[in-house]
Amino acid sequence: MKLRLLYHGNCFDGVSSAAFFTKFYQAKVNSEVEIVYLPMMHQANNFFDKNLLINDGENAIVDFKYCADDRLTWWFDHHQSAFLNEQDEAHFRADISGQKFLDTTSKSCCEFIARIAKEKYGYEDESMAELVHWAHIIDGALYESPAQCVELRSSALKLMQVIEGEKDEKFVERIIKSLTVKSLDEILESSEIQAKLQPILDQHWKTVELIKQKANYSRGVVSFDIADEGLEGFNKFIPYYFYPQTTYNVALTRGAKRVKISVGSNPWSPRPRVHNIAEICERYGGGGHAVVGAVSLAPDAVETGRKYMKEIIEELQFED
Ligand SMILES: [Mn+2]
Repeated sequence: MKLRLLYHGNCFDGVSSAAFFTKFYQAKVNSEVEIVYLPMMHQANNFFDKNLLINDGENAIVDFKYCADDRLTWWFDHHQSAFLNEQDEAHFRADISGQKFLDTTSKSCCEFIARIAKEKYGYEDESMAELVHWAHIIDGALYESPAQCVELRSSALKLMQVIEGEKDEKFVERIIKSLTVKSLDEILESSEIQAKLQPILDQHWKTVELIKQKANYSRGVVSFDIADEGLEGFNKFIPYYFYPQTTYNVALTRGAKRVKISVGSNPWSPRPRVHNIAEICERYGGGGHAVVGAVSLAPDAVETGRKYMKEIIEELQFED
């Protein structure tokens, strides 16, 4: 029996979902199954390549949007944007297999699969409880403190860093298979993972140090401009790690494809957020959610970015 398993690529929850589904499938459907794993990425045009599905076996998707194709036999997702269009949603609603599941209230897809496996199929696996727990924390951003996330205070958080940056699909596939048989601590001990992790951690600590140097805090807003530092992304909890008193964070970065103003709010802020960040970003052509958003500009628009950044900071600052 062949199974093609499509999962959300470069995502801890996607990889955890693939590992959990593998164990569930082997226990409840077919222990001899031959599985081919394929990572899926969100694309600007939202196109879903149906050639990825096979004709001579089962096709499953976990932690990724629906594919309206009758060859799809299993589906689990928890994203708001699970359907490309109304026709795709109608295809899902008309499904009679009983093997396609969506719950947009679930913090992680991995815990959703674990819940359905238990409630509907009577499948429980204590050895996977740790993985389900961490997928929930990471995908739900439910950290106990900024330090837990910034200091990567668990094997799961270190493995997350490896998964998010890894370009070699076969390497990620080995991680998925390891997760079905080993604990997170055991996986982290392997020399293969350690070799991948070291340069990632070095870069992570450099970024932490850079933000520490560049950040300024004033009247409820921490801000930093690292457009000239050649660094595209940063762990969004770093500003709250150094400035726990802040309500907001505003940052300017520049990558090959864009100048970006990131605007966030501190989940542990002593003074509550009073602005809708999405609305502010939308005024500058960006968007997001009430608690976090961004504005993207052309890669040469650094000065415009600095001007917008200053205006956004002034709007967010408290009177005293
Ligand atoms: Mn997810």
